[in-house]
Amino acid sequence: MTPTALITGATSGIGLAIATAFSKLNYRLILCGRRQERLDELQQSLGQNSACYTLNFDVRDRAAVETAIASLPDDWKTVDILINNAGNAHGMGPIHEGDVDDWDAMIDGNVKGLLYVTRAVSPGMVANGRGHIVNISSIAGKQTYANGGVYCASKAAVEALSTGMRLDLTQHGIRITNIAPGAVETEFSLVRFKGDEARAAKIYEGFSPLTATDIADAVVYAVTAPPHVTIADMTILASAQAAATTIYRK
Ligand code: NDP
Ligand code: 8X3
Repeated sequence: MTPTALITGATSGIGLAIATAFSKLNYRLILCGRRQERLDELQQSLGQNSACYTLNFDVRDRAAVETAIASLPDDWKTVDILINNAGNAHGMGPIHEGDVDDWDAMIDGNVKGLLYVTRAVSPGMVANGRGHIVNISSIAGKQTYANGGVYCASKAAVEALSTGMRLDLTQHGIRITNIAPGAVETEFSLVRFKGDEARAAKIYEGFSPLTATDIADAVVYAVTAPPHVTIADMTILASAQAAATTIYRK
């Protein structure tokens, strides 16, 4: 039977690339995000290949997450694949000057939001005795860098949660994949630097960054692996990137 995949953060970057790749596989897609016009466009474009259903909610809003998932029509309620991708960095700077609203956005979105969605979706997988959860972590979850401590902490939490989910859910036939990308050129830096296009562009200057499609390819590899295979962890770096903040630029 055609799998149904729920993708958070499907309106941009890595989530959009995963949605596009899954659409080529004709998966049924539940596409989530906050920008309704983009969700509508995706319904039109990817809907040509795949059955699509869209949900607009902020992952930080626990009630909105619960209401949205509960609102899925009966023929969309069985989720086979959950892609926990929604998230962003907000700001950069030393701890003693940190913007606490930015910290809230990162911890509430990247950590609590991922948990709210997982809590709403995973009982259905347990009841069915099968499922696959892919968590999009980051190299930042493995290597903390200066001025990014809170974002790095949020992604370290995702790494720990991937392990925790695997420990709790393997017995229910659910596979857990943790994917830790390095520098991927998306809207990520534009969001981090609050719309400063020049500053965002500098992050990707002088080397070939990863594309969102590179990460989507890895996700497709993980979810199409034979049922007896779990791709537990993948770290994917640009070839010019030796570590989180060590990038060889020309
Ligand atoms: P983008 O900014 O391009 O995409 C972020 C996506 O997340 C958007 O679809 C956005 O949708 C959604 N999103 C963000 N906050 C919320 C929220 N509070 N509620 C619901 N949806 C939300 O960035 P990327 O594609 O790069 O980021 C995707 C994931 O990959 C993130 O978890 C990021 O941390 C991770 N990552 C990114 C890397 C990179 O270098 N780009 C490297 C490693 C990991 P909308 O605004 O419509 O809600
Ligand atoms: C995004 C990659 O290195 O900018 O998670 O934190 S990094």
